[in-house]
Amino acid sequence: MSLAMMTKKTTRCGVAINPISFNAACVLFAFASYCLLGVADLDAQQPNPTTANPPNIVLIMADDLGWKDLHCYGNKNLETPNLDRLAKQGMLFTNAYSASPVCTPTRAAMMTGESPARLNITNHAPGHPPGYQKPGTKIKTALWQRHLPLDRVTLAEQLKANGYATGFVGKWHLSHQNKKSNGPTEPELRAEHQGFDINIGGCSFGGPPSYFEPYRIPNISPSDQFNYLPERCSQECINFIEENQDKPFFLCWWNYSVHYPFQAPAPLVQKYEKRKGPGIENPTYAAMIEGMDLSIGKLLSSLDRLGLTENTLIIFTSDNGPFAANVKPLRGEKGYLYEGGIRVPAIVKWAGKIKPASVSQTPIISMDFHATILDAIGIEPDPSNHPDGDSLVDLFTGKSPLDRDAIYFHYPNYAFHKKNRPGSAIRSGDFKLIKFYDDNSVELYNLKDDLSETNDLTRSMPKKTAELRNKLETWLSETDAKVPANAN
Ligand SMILES: [Ca+2]
Repeated sequence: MSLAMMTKKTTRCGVAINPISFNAACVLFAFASYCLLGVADLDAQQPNPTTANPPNIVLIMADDLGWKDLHCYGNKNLETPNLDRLAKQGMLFTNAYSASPVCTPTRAAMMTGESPARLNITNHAPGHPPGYQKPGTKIKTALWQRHLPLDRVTLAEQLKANGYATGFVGKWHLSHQNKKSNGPTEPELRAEHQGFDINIGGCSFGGPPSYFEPYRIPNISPSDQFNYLPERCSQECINFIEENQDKPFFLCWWNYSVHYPFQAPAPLVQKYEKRKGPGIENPTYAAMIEGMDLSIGKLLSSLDRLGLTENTLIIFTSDNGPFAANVKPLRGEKGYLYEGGIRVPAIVKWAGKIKPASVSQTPIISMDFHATILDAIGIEPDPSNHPDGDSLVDLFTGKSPLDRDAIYFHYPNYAFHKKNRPGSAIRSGDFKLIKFYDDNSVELYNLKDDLSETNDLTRSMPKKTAELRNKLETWLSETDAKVPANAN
């Protein structure tokens, strides 16, 4: 057993206050209400820095943020000055992908470096009941794991074992547990038990009951200082880096924004109501994005103020495509294996390593960030984790391009509130093949000519179709991916 697996962690707890500017939206999510307060539990860690001056790591993830949502990704009617600036100081990826078109699998992939297929964490928790068969279909979905098991060695556990202070703020969504289970309880599966010294807000929730006080998130205490969740989380992040500025730190800020419920401060909503139109179909959603950007800006300013920016690797990305935004020119949205479900923003800043204002068209995927962070610090993946991602460090520095044949996706489930079909996909070069389990069909697209995935090439390119289908089948077999079964 590694030191990381033996270390344990601590948490802060609390509750909440106040008003709301609300935009009732399309759909309702059922929020689990049984999250309990995290349990404090601490063993002494044993600092063991691997290099003389290891970089701090700030890993920021947005929730349900679409590829085209940010100003720097082309939404010129929306203001995201802080993320735009981050892109100008670092590298913006135009072909970045989330490991999954839904939340939980992408998060598990980032924490372990393994693909959702290999983890068998393939849907957003809690998801449909085990063995779910959608009415009108002839397949039953396979059983899948609804939380990240405690015996998995996480990125946080590895960094903690290497002397890093580790802080988690925001949405965890890796701790769902059946109340009747004899295993660990939901609070025992939270971030503070997976390598994080602190956990502010991370529980089984896929979205916050409210973005305004009272948030009703079990491990966020009440505050009369901040009334908007992104601002509060930003301050918690700043507190963490101030407290840990004298040693290397890993801050993992997984925003609840911009997941449902759509709520934002009234002045921001009013600002975007006046701009309603292309790119601003939902003014409250737009306001949430700017609100998130502003809160991230405060954290970035604090890194500058504390003199930490030069030695900090900052990563920003999203966990899947948007739930309710205009995704044009992409097809699909959250829950779909079309580009709209999985192509996401990704921006990385690392002073002295990444040339400012770089743009990369290299396809990358969530697990790459796990590999990249370990590589940046100079430590190997834990032997218990199969690395499904690749380090981007040489790509950052321009030393060498990323030499990779293909990236793969596995989503054999149904998303809530969506009409997706269970499937798997491969992207190789400009081509992308999607396999659907309900009728065992495939579709082939050339993304270079057809970003909107409207022209299925399976008939006109049978050889390419067979080649990619074979590669996909080989990968599914190699990862022991669980697939739907015929329902008889
Ligand atoms: Ca999500």
